[in-house]
Amino acid sequence: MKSKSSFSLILLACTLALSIASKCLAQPIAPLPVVPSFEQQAYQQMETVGFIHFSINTFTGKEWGYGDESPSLFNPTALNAEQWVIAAKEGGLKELILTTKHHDGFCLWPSAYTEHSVKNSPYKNGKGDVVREFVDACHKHGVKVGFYLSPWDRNHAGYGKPAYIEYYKNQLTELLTLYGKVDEMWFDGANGGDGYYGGARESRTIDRETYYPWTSIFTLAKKLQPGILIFSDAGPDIRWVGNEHGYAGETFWSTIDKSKLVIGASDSDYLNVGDPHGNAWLIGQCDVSIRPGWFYHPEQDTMVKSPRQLVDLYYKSVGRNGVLLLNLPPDKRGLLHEADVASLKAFRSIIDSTFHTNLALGKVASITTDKTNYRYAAREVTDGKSTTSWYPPTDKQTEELVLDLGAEYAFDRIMLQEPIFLGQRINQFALYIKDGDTLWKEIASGTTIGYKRLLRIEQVKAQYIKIVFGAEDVKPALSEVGVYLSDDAEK
Ligand code: FUL
Repeated sequence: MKSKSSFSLILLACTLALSIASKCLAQPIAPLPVVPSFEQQAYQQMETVGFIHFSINTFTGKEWGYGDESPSLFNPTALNAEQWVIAAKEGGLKELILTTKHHDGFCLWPSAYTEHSVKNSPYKNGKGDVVREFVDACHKHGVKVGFYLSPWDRNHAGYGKPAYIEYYKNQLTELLTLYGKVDEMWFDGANGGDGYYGGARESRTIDRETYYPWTSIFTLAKKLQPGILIFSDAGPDIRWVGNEHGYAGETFWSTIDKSKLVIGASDSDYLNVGDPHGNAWLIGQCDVSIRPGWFYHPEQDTMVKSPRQLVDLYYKSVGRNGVLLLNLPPDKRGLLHEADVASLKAFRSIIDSTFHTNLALGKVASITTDKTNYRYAAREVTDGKSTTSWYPPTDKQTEELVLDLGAEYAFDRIMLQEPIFLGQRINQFALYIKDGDTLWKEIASGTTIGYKRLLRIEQVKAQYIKIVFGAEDVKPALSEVGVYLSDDAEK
């Protein structure tokens, strides 16, 4: 009898302890219905990728060739794809996307389906294959490979008719079967208008909604290269951000409603912001050229974007939950111009030095400033790992998080990251520093965070930083906070 009652007492005590503990412990949060795939998460982590616009336009000085250019014009004298790749890699670009065929239809590889290619050019006496050289250099230096294959073809006689679709799919098959691993296909929305079209020299318009069988084109690409990510105005994996100036919206949701998107005809304002209630996760890719043009023009040698301008673009793309796609156009030699290489290198060194020392790394994060009562420690946001995350321990949607840097530091850059594998949740945040003993002074605020949000503020000095969240009818969650002092060259 005695032992039975003490057993009951122990049981009661355990139950009570468990119930108290479960009230103290944070309840796990379920991922939202729309989350990125594993491949999309890895892509987003690359942050900066590059474009290589090189073709017959490099030799004619045009941006859009008409399609009647003779292949004999294509004659780079010192082409060295390794020079492109090494410069890109030193500039921190993790992938390069080559224009294998631009709107003029000239192919940088000896396609079996057309005579309009390198095989009829003086380059290596018609034995050259720029796509091969590009891919080999990327693979050698550990840079990922992407191909741009223009859907619009101003050279092809069958453009606008069913015959061209077959040709396009044949070319896609060549590119995705002959060159080893390809990581991204870039489908341009620019389409239709006048052109050579096999000698017809006329204007051809296509119905953007029906001409290209995009579903079967994407299925073909994914079948030939499992794991490949596809870019277009409408995804299915990566989306255009609605401008070619390299910036995402101040508010930028990776989620978007796919039924509102049409390749080549989507609303650019919608693409630039996204939609918190969207039914698809499409990474925002911010394309921009390091020069005014996409192709090389000698008269633009003095107009190369400066390192500071590139840094500014980095904050407006990567710092707003996007990926920066920076174009580097080789010149007539087949080399990146010295000015472009120097600017890219200086840009990366500013970024590296600004984000080298995270003043918040390993510091105390909690929901109180009271050191004797650091409840609900939020170590996850200062552990340097984007795979761990913190969310409010209570049901309260708006929760405050306090960072104690351990001492007063000067800083002017703040990084916030959401655990996007749980979906994109935060739609409002504000940052404060402790001013005096009790007052909090606001230093920044914003809407979305996503994979990464970078904030540029006036330099301040503080030991305590408070972050206040709001979220789209769900609990907010945060994976990392970074606090930095920018490189002088950045200012
Ligand atoms: C656009 C094209 O028309 C430009 O020439 C360039 O290739 C850019 C990246 O995409 O739609």
